[in-house]
Amino acid sequence: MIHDELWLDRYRTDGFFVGRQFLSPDEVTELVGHVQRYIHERIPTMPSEQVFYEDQQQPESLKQIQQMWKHDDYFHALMTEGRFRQVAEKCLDGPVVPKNLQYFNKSPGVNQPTPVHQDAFYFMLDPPLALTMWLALDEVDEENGCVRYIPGSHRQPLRSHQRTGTLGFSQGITDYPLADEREREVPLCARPGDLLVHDAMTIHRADGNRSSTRTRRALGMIYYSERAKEDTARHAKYQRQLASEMKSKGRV
Ligand SMILES: O=C(O)CCC(=O)C(=O)O
Repeated sequence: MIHDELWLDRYRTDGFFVGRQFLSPDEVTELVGHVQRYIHERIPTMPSEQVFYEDQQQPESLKQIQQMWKHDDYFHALMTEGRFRQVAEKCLDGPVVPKNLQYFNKSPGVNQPTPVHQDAFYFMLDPPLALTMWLALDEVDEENGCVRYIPGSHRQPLRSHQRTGTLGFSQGITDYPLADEREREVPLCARPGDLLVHDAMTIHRADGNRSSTRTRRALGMIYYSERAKEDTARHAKYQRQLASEMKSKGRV
């Protein structure tokens, strides 16, 4: 499937693409089992600044887990070997560096929209050669907060961002929407096993989950091109500042 050149054309033209049924239903079932195992076994051993809840008193409001691949052999292999990495290498046209494997959820009743942003603003890379994969684990549609992209936005310069109050998505574009951006957004509904892939420059956002019963779970995988240089000092400083702010506000 990853040899389908149409994917690559879409990625280059639009700045994103969807690989439908990238994982089979059986593979999704196995993966969801490992996510559940991880939540029970690993979260208690993780640093609190890598695990985000909308409300820490409500375990079901778990919204993000960062760096899962660094705490678990199964997720380490998922990130570093096999098909996801191969897709990243194809899109980024050469060797890649695995950077983050995240869990995302928007729990019904207690969740927030994802602010409009470009991942490159967080990554601090020069050149910004990187991508994010987003693998749906649930049925995802406009009601429970599907991801929305602006086609072609990856060819525009990086926009200015500022702090949002959203845990896990601390930055949002300041001047959004410009012109007809809102109308150009493409909502990407997805079924479990569908893989969305977007360029680090692509503008995207998601609404909150308005449903009363449905979760909106996904795994996010970030890969940098080996050709991208990371401003590691600036990035580490930002991460430290953010972690200390979140702790002082009692959010982690
Ligand atoms: O899950 C979401 O709402 C958005 C995820 C996202 O923005 C990203 O992975 O870059």
